[in-house]
Amino acid sequence: MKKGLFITLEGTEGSGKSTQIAVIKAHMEAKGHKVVCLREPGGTPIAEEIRTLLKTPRKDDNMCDKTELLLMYAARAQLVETVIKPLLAQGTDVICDRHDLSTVAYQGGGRGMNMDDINAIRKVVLGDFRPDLTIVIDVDPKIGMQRARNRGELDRFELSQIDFFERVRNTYLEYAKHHPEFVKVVDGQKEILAVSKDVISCLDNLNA
Ligand code: Z5A
Repeated sequence: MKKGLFITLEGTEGSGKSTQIAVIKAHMEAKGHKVVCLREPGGTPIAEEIRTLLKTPRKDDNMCDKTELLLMYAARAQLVETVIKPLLAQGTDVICDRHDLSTVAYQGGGRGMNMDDINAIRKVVLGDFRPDLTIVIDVDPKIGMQRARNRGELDRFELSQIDFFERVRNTYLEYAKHHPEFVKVVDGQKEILAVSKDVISCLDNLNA
């Protein structure tokens, strides 16, 4: 049986990933594909509990960077092994709102953690497993944060300063430059329909 496609969406806060995931799903389904949408961290009961731990700001304990990194990978291991790989094996396409490149961008770029350490943990958790296509939706973090603020209460990540998100954005762009074979960047500051057009053209280039 033909394996499903693994497509991931990346970007800073409020870049429009969820909006574009709905468009990708409709596009792939119209072509007759079976599609499941997931998110990281999350997507299984265990990984969703880890997500709550990661996102909730708390006054009684301050999560250190190493804990954050390991929890991201714990949630990813659970999702990849128990959900994503079985779906792909049965021919279903998987679209994931964030995946491993978020760790490179947020923990590596944003927090400034050592990339050799991150790469070593990735090797244990993912081996050579990686998406067929990653679309980075690029938005000035000031615009993205404004969109997020319009939604209401901010989570632990959204409470970070703007320079954190600038580092995250730059890391995404730098990574994309070095991995053009599977990472594509689209301008997320265009109006929604124009962004969707660019996203769909990335998919069509993949021969989906
Ligand atoms: N994280 C990490 O640090 N390391 C990791 O390895 C992983 C994650 C996997 C997850 O938060 C947090 O975990 C994330 C990184 C960290 N935190 N941050 N920052 P999340 O899943 O809750 O949040 P998010 O991934 O950042 O998603 P989001 O804020 O929901 O944004 P989005 O999905 O990209 O955007 P959206 O919901 O589609 O759009 C936001 C609003 O903008 C909405 O009102 C839209 O209608 C509007 N929008 C969308 N596109 C446009 C355009 N083109 N123009 C105008 N308005 C638009």
